[in-house]
Amino acid sequence: MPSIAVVCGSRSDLATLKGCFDVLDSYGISWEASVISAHRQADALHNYVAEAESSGVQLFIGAAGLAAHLPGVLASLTAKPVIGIPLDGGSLGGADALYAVVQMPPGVPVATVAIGSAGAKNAAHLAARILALSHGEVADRVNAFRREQAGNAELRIDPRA
Ligand code: RP5
Repeated sequence: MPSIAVVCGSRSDLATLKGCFDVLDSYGISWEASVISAHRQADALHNYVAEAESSGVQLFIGAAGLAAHLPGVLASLTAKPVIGIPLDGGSLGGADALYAVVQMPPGVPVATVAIGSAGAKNAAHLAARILALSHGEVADRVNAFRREQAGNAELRIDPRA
């Protein structure tokens, strides 16, 4: 089963990431989460990425608020896919983090999702779709989720009924 490393910049980010963890669990994807600040613990982040890669992690999810450099630094340290979640704890409502995460220079890609809890869930859904390309059991669960979601959203109103 593929493995994902979720890294956030502060313990204060963890509550927003619950939706990410829940979605990964729903797909049966194994994950580990770490709090390592790109600004406060640069050396530790460097070491962690090397360790995670040698332990078989296939994709990184990075989440941070304010001047959110963590996802970009992850992308600078690994050739694995990196998904970035801009968090909305700052006084600019997450626009600060969004600009920091999405505006990566060419050649250092971060797949940026929406700000905050919606982005946290979509980071997990996107990770599942990437892993589904090479893991049939994840592909089956992604397709099952899409069918379930479509069924839940359907609403037909018949005024004659
Ligand atoms: C960022 O600064 C973290 O990702 C967090 O969103 C924000 C505030 O961090 P704390 O001051 O709560 O540790 O690096």
